Amino acid sequence: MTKPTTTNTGTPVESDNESLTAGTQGPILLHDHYLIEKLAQFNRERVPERIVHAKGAGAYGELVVTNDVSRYTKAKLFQPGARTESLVRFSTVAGEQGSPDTWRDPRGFAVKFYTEDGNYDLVGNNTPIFFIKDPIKFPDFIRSQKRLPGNGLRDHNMQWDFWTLRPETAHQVTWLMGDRGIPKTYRHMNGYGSHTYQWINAAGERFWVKYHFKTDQGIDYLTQADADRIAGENADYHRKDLWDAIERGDFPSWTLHVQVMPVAEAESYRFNPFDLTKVWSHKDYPLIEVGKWTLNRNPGNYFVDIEQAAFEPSNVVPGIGFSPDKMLLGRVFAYADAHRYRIGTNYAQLPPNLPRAAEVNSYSKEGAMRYFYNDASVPVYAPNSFGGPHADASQAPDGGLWEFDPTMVRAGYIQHPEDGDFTQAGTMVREVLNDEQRDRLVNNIVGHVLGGVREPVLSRVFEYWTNVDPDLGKRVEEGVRSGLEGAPTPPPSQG
Ligand code: HDE
Repeated sequence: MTKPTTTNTGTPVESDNESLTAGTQGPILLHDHYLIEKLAQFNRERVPERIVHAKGAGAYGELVVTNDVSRYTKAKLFQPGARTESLVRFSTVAGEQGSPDTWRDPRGFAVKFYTEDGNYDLVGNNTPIFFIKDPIKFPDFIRSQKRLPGNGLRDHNMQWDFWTLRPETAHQVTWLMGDRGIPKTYRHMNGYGSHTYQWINAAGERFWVKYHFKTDQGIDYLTQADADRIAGENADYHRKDLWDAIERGDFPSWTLHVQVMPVAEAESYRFNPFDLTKVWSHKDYPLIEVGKWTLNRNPGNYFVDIEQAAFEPSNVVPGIGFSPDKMLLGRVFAYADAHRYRIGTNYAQLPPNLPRAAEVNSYSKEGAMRYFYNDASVPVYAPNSFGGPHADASQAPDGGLWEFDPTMVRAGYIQHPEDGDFTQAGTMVREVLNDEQRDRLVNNIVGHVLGGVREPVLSRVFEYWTNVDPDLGKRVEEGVRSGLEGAPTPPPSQG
């Protein structure tokens, strides 16, 4: 027996076929409240999309710890044998919700762990670094990657103008223009915490760490030509691939590793270990296996589970803390702020954001769409004499502690011996990429630059890549100049 259609409040409705009118040709009657409910609800089905990472896909899974890293952290989810439920959302960065999954872009790799000490969110990307090193540049960076104010079009000239005026971007742009810029699927890419975080063990000893999710499916990519073709055939190619793989029981997995740096080594390391545009050499700090992270359940409802998911770097648990990485510290503010704006004051009570293995004993109350609440016997203030919860530092994360000179400054990072905007990009081009990968890198750069980059930006592009590697710079300039010969001069930029 099929169930009767009802209003949002459970009353069966007469019809989904005819509105209520006065006579067959008379006016629609105001008290056809079901018609009004349908139209009004329809108008309100959207929440603001994420200002970045708007297009994505997600799934539920589990982390199983397979190694003993307890000498570095007391975090319960990383103890030997621990099993923790998890949610992930993969995403592109600059594209809007309807944009193609196969555009060239870093990929978001946002992981939520439902731990016994509350939710732990590790909100990373598929690259171990990022474009910039100070959060104050972030809005400018993102706007340069999105749309011109006049015609609303994306503009390669604007992208390269920002990148070449901020040479710290060179390492990430090298990753972006290489094979990692268009993963074959979300299953065939690594994930990284990117930032340096702090781990604290049971004895209170502190370590700097970097997270690496190494795909067990193997790294694989799409060529620009394949990606462009697929973009036209199926804008949701990566979302569909992930959904179908889990549906058929082909559960994708990653092996989680960390690099660990004793706090005492940070100051003398050859690179500033807190600079998000730099990696730590695996020779200096080898990967240490932590466990297996597997995705094994599709979301029940895309909007509820994934569109409303709130991942925030501020969600850390005991044994894990932040670091002097200014980008991380900026994000610790920004994400919860974005969630309050995008999905409301009580977003933490939405299904994907609710802790699943920890009890909530907060004094937060009321606010729009409040759903769960404390028992009436719990006071609404602290301290109190009536058994309400009280803060207990011994059970709480301290967020990571470190020593620093407290004099107020606006300054860049302390330069370590091998720091430099182009050093690690050059090392990657010369020592990590093979000939075929280098060829594809050159072709991708040339193709992107030919997509509308003009003087005075063009000369800076050649200088930018020459600073990364002279041979690469030469090949890029030759490729662009030969591509420009006889090409129609592009219309003046609107920007
Ligand atoms: Fe984000 N970022 N970000 N970001 N980011 C957001 O949060 C921000 C950065 C990343 O699937 C926003 O809810 C600032 C680095 C992912 O829901 C926003 C800065 C890394 C996702 C925001 C950065 C990321 C976001 C947009 C510079 C990799 C999607 C809406 C300090 C380590 C998470 C939202 C999901 C989303 C702010 C830079 C990754 C606006 C201020 C670096 C994977 O709050």
